[in-house]
Amino acid sequence: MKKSLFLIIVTIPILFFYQNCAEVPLQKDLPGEEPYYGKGQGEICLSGPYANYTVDSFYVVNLNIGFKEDKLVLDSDADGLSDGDESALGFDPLKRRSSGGILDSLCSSLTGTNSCEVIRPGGCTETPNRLGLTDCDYRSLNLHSLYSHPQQGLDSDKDGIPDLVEILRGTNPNIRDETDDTDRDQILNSNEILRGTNPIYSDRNASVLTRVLASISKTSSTSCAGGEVWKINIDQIPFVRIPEFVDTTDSSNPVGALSLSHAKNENVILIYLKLRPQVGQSGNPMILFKGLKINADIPEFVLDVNQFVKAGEVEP
Ligand SMILES: [Ca+2]
Ligand SMILES: [Ca+2]
Ligand SMILES: [Ca+2]
Ligand SMILES: [Ca+2]
Repeated sequence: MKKSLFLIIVTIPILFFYQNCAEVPLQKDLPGEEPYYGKGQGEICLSGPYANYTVDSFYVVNLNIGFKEDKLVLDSDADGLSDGDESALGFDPLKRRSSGGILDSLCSSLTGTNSCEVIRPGGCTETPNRLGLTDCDYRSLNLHSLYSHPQQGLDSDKDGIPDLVEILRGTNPNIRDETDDTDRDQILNSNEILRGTNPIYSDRNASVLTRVLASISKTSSTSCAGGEVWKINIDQIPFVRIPEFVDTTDSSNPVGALSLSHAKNENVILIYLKLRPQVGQSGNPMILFKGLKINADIPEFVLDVNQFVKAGEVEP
């Protein structure tokens, strides 16, 4: 299949899906309810295997929040389909791969149905990577043949936005679209994902209360042997009240993989760093992440950033 045709086939259903999300109001829209926000900060020391590296891109994403136009929606199982849409479309809102071994949002966007078997690539084995995608997921998007990496399904198109987040947020994991403005609201896709706004729907009139306010900056420190120190500030991240979710695939995931299971009202926050070699240094870019599980009722949390996990490497 020609690449352009493939992109159209992939993109249009994703847009279609997001036009049809069931609407769940933000907590602030509920009478008498206060919004739920988290905040935290910490420093990461790039020492040891990361000593010759610097930060290339940074995202903080609440994986249990999706979008319906300028409203936030609940996504209890972090598969990119809201709980309401899952029920309406015949998926299981508490199972990420309801049928056929493909992530529910991918199945919905690629087929328009919940019959996922028809797009399951031949030979895929549902082998998971550390960021929550399987070979069946990324092969259904043909990412494995479009791009070659030491570890597949992390940031296939090398635009700094992880495949998982691109699938959940509706940008294209096939092409470098981080500096595109897909919804023409004058905010670039990469900024929309960092701000927690919707990159494929012009929601610049949405309340600032729906936004993520997070930043990372290089700082000076004498306590980091041979490496750079980066300070992460999360000043505001919205939370939603959701049911408990038990991901039955946790036990088969690689050691250290992102776990998406959570207790009632816990939200899973992904902090994602892509590192690149410093100028004059060689090596592949590395993907680091930390998965935080924060209760929406306890909005302030400690950000222990020195326990990042390496998801893998991608080609420069
Ligand atoms: Ca879901
Ligand atoms: Ca599901
Ligand atoms: Ca990407
Ligand atoms: Ca935009």
